[in-house]
Amino acid sequence: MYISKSFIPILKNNPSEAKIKSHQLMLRVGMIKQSSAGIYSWLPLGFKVMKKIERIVREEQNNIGVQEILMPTIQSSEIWKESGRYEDYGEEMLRIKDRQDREMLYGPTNEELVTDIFRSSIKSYKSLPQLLYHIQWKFRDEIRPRFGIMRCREFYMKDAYSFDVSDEEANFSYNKFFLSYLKTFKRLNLTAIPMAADTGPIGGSLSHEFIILADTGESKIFTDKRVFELSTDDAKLEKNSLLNMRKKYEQYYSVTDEKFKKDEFEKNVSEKNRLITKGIEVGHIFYFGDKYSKPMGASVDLPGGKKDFVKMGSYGIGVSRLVGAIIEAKYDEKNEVMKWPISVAPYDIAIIPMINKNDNTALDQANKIYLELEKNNIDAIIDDTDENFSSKIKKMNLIGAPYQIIIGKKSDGHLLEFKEVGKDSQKIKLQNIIKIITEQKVKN
Ligand code: P5A
Repeated sequence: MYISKSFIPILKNNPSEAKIKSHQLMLRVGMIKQSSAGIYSWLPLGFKVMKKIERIVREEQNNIGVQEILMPTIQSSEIWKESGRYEDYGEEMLRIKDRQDREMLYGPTNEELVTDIFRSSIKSYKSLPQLLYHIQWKFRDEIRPRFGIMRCREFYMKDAYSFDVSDEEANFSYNKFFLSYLKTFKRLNLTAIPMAADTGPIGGSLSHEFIILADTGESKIFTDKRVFELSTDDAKLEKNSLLNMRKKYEQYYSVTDEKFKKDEFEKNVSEKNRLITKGIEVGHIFYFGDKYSKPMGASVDLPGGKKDFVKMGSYGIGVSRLVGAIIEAKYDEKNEVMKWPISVAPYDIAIIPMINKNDNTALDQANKIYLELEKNNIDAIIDDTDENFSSKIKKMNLIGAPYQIIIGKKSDGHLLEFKEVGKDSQKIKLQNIIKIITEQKVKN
């Protein structure tokens, strides 16, 4: 792709309306465009990143055996009246009337709708567990949408739902998602910490928020630093192994401010291990037993002939919010350098040729390199403009492809100037560049 032909509307300076670095960068490099308060269009660069995040989220859901469905954005109010949440949800719900005067709404979440789907088909414990997810737009009429796509009104969420026969089985499902979330965020190159949290309008007794550290985050957290040393490497998708993994995480005090108790924190965490800071909530999981299945009559036949309401949980990941969260974690604001993790980068590599009016040598060489990279499934962007060299580098540093090839006036035979963003450049052959990038892509 040539930068001259791409739809990447770059701004010279930071837009003044943006208060945090992710919002600034996203507007600056034209990843998004606001269409009305808290509602955004996703332009090519932003869309590419979001779709790559979505792919990883999807793969990790499939890996634990969750089945993908797609529910609509518009729901009927009927099911929300059945669960009792139609009134409770309040002003955040966008209510709509259709031409027959029926009360509809733009779904802020899908517990009711998925319970309705479940109850119409599943009648026996033999079909359990059922784990279902979809990735779909949500709408919440937030009172103060802010920070761009971080807290907006329309946003893209992966939401999964589990249906089990008993509390014990439901706990197993919960733990599968717990593990899957840790793996998902790791693949996105983020350290997300599970923290005991309140359940708010979703309800239930057990809940964890997955939080990445960032000064600009909206969640205040209190944690034991040792939790950062844990890994999920030895966890298997099996009941006891998952229980142990969760115990391992829960042994260290880690809570959001709603759950914070000063005396407990001070009793359980030595002074040197205490960390009080802020973070961004990128995922949130809930266990709420029969909160929805009971009022909505979602029950199954049990082995002895009795019936019981299924035990449910729900599990969300903010797919669109993650775009901003990765920027918050990776963008070097001072030097104006972004380096996307290769797994979600809008381009794998930027080719930056020095272009003189009457000499096409560098651009010709860039074109050849591009074709060779393309053959190897490496997605490159060429800056074919005749801007000066330093402004080209500046622009590519903002776009954030993790690698760059710089083609100066005199090219040096078969050796190319190659740079991993944030590191020194080196002179190497194209074949080695392909090898380095391919290896990184496979790993991620
Ligand atoms: C879990 C899945 C739920 O809605 N029901 C279905 C449960 N949880 S939640 O915590 O309310 O949302 C899940 C994740 O969605 C992201 N998110 C948002 N992203 C951008 N703008 C918003 N206004 C917004 N609200 C929620 C968060 O990442 C959250 O963890």
